[in-house]
Amino acid sequence: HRQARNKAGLASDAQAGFVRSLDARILHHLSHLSPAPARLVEAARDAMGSGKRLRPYLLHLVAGDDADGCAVLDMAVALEMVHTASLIVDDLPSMDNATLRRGRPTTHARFGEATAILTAIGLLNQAISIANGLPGLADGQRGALVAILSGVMGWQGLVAGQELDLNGFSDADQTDGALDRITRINALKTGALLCAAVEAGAILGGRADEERSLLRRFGEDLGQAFQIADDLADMLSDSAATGKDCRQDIGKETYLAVFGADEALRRCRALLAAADDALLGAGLDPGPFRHMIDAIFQPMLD
Ligand code: GRG
Repeated sequence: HRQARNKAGLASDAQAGFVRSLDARILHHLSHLSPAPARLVEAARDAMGSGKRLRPYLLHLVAGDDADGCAVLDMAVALEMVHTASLIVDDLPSMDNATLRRGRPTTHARFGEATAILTAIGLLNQAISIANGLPGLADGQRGALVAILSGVMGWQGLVAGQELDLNGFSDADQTDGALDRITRINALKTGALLCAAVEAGAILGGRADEERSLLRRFGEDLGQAFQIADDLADMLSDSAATGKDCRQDIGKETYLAVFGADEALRRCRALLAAADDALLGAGLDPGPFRHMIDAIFQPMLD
């Protein structure tokens, strides 16, 4: 347990085993891009080469052992492609202007901005095409999974969240105070993809309607907690890098910036407890989820 987590930031041997299969499947999909230009394929492989693979593992856990393993793995690849495309775009000079991600040069830093944008577009396109070709499913199920992917990457998800995060709300967006704005941004830019993973897992696992609505709540609470923890982690790494207390120096309207670190920690814990309740209510074994969640959140919550 500890060995797998120390090596790859993963919670358990089971997660490490799943991630190995996923990585092989990612390589499979990225090695069938011919005749795509070799440089684009290299950039896609580079961008897809690491990461905690949380969304894929979440999908796998929710789908359960009775789901079709090939369909789960392919849908997991598609979700990770959307996630990776969003990170490539987020890192661009006109957005977060980041030159490092996961300790390595970002796609635009290594391959140039134009290739980074094209790689992201290519990954989104391939994600949809993988979902369209998912094996062993009824047409209705496949259509629902494609709709989840196209919804989460666009107006109902990441694109909307990023726009609001970067440029704020206009009067027509009708907001009801800071908490409402923060919750909506977090739900769109972070929660939506976690919810998509959970919902896709519920479809592939053939979960009943009442389980699915509890699982949706689990995904939503996890998404809010995840973004608060991500902001706390940013603050901790900024403080470590500058030697200063960066609590007030966030710049954006985040939960942490508005309510402070103590309240952010309290809220994060409360959201995780609510997520756990929703999971129990849906009748899923919480053990593997708790391992995964502890591995992500413990460094921030300790
Ligand atoms: C191109 C689909 C698409 C969208 C464009 C840029 C953008 C709009 C959305 C990005 C929003 C964003 C960066 C949200 C943050 C999500 C987040 C907390 C990412 C970190 O996730 P981890 O920790 O990353 O799972 P790893 O590195 O483990 O993969």
